[in-house]
Amino acid sequence: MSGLPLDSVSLFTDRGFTGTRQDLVPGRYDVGALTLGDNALSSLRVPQGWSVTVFSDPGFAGTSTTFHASAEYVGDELNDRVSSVEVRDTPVIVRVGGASNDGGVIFLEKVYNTGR
Ligand SMILES: [Ca+2]
Repeated sequence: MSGLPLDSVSLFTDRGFTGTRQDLVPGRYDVGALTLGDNALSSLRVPQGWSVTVFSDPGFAGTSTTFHASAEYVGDELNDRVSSVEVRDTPVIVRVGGASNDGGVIFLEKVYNTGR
């Protein structure tokens, strides 16, 4: 899986992140936007903090499943059945300041889901 982008989701026509690949930034991709092909998806790579909802029908309809992590195989229910895809949630990193015991300021980095 080396060489894959960290700022996009990668869809694959075959199991185990192989076959034809399509990279997607957050957005909605109906059947016409899937250069991967209709009813072709078999595995997908999901960056940390992102989520991908796949639908069995065009127009974001039919059976759907949301992936919050990469999947070597989307499962029998959806294999070669996905016709539209929604990619969500660029993680937002917020620095939270607070006072430390010695009077200094400490920062914590928190990752939030934007819920888009
Ligand atoms: Ca396939």
